[in-house]
Amino acid sequence: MQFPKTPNYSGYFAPSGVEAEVPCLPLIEGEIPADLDGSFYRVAPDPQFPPIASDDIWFNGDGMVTRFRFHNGNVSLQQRWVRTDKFRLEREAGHALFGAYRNPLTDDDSVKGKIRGTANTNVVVHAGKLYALKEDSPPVLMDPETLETLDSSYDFNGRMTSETFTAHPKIDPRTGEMLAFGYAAKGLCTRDMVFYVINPQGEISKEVWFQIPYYCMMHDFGFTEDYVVFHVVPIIGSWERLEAGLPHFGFDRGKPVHLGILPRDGEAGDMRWFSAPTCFASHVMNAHNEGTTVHFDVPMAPGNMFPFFPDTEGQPFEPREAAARMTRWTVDMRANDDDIAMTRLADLVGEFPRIDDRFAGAKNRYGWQLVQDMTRPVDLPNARSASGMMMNTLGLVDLETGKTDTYWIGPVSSLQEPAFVPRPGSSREGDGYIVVIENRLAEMTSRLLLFDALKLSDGPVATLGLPFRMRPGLHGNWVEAAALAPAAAL
Ligand code: V55
Ligand code: FE
Repeated sequence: MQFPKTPNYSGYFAPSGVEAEVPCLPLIEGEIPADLDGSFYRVAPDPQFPPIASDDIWFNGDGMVTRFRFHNGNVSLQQRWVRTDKFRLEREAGHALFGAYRNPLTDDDSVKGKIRGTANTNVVVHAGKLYALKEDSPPVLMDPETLETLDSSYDFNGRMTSETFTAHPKIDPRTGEMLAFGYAAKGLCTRDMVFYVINPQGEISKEVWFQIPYYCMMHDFGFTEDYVVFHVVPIIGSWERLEAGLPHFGFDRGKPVHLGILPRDGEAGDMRWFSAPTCFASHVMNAHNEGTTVHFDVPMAPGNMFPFFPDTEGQPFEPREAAARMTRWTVDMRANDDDIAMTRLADLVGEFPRIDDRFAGAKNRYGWQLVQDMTRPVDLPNARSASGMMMNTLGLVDLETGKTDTYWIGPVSSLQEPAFVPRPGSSREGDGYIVVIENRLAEMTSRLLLFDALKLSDGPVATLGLPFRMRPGLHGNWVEAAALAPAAAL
């Protein structure tokens, strides 16, 4: 039993399998700001066992959570797999039991009907709880201090009836609420969705059920002071595809995109749908509203960004159509037509947009993201990521001036998703740091970098060595130490 020798399991993408506690990471260069007191949590798909089939996509690996704890100028590291139901069942068996990504028809009979979630997409702290998330299943609760799995299928004390919970919930800094949704909420491939409001105490305080125009990957969403925003893009799926053994999702360029806007104080009947010609957008940078006008900012590509979810008509993957640029989608809830106006905000090509989260839902000035700078040399033959892209640059877009600031990480490295870290004591937007993991592809090692958030081109202010390779991850978040203190009080 060996991991396959495919790109999904080789080189920098080789499974890591490392659970660790490292009390003090070595500082290679610069200085760790002594007043930073908090944790950077991130998660990566990291398969425990070789797949049942001959290959599997990166998106299906078991969630491995890392915590970088900053305290008194020291950074420690903890890393543990999430003990999902899938993880425990497979560990007991000593081999994989669950088959292909989001296709239960490929599972071993012994696990029929079990929760298939891998908790591999995001880790979020709200109301003192650490949620490890995968959009096809309920949240998994972990202990934010020890990374012990506390509940492999959390249902908010019985209040969550959806079968799924997004990996991209949003915390509204104004109200302290966590806003979330579930899609395929009444079963695999169903068009049923539910929007949840989770109050500052961590309890579901509102739910709205509705249907989307067609079943698709509802990966992220946006919120503003008065609205929530759901984008429907043609990464479609169906039981027919699963029965035919095709990947769960495929890109159907024949379908339009839709934007659903729900007033936060409204019900399903208050929702309005807008449409535009086909395109692709996955992650949401931010959204805001001016009266009934709603702005929604996303890296947008003309075509499919995911080669592993191929074109439904068999068209070849086209890297140039996968290039995403930050674009503002604007609609007016009082408009007579259903059109979405689209405005390019920056020319940088890339994905993984982040903001200073204290400005989530409000008009933000700054956006950070990974950038694919194709003018830069790449000195390795197999350096590209699973999506075929190489994120070799960290970028900042100033939406007020239109200016950008970038830092190229060199010809043999790439970057994982950044996160914003506020400077202690400051509330000014963008005043703080960007934390990001560097993939050193030639050495097969990793580093943790800290940048001054508004001076990326100056290079890192601190560079820390990591004792083992961090497998490419998805999402993570900075959590102030004080945000974990209420955990004891609740
Ligand atoms: C994404 C990631 C997933 C997934 C669906 O766009 C979408 C990212 C890591 O898993 O299941
Ligand atoms: Fe995501």
